[in-house]
Amino acid sequence: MVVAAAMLLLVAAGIGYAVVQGTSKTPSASRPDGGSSVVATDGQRAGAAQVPAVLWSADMEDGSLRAWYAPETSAVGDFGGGEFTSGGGETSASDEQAHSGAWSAKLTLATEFGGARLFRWREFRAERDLTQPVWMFIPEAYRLTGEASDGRFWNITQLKSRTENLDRNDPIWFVNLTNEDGELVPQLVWWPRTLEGPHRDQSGFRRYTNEEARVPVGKWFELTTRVRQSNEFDGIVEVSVNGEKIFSVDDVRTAYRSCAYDDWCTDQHWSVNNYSDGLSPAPAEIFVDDAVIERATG
Ligand SMILES: [Ca+2]
Repeated sequence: MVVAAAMLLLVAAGIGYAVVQGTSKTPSASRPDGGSSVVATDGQRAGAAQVPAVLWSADMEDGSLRAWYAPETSAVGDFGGGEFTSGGGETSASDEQAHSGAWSAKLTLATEFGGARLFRWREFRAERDLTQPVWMFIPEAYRLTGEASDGRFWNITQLKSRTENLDRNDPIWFVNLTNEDGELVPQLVWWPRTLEGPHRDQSGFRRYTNEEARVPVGKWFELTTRVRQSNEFDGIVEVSVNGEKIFSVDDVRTAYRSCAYDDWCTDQHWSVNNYSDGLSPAPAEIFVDDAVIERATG
């Protein structure tokens, strides 16, 4: 009987551990440090050579956020992304901090709450499986002050999606930060309340945790998101901090079904944000530099 009980405990421990996602290391690929665009002359061959093909990058070295709108320089014509703010959030180019050169993007919540977001969607209509490394600097371990019963979130990067008739435009996945005794702890959140997922036959808000993972405070770190887009259940979402994989889910949905832009029928948008229902002290700031979108490998 004692043996049987011990085995049950082991099984239970195994199930518990499965909730905490793997921390396997990923090989860090070399990239252009300055973020200048390095598009392989033959993109199809570049993937096979394990040199990720860079589809877009932004280093802010022109002292602006213009690159986020490429191929335009502002929200006109067929622009491929840009600044989206709400509730008092502010976006600007800044020379207060930089990972490369002298400039970065500054995402500010001046009055504790709101959204300051930098989006791209163009590349997600051209390629289904992409990796987005971006460097971030969070000056201090802000405390979350939102109401815990119906919020208290701090979203720093997200995968949003629109339905084809545009009646929904929602975050599907996002990286949430919590403050635990002064340390910033990342979580991966499946946000939809009613959409089936993240896996088949599942539904409802879901929070993935990794007790080992931390986001550095007061120093630059690399936050990498990989998404294989899917409106059914053959998608992949991976999150790494400084090259270490902290969340990895597959056979998941990443988007609503929309065949408006691509053959795999998703209208997927990616953004980096300072987006919260309460951070203290104000102003709460995040700096972003050397953002890249590249073809996923492996
Ligand atoms: Ca820079």
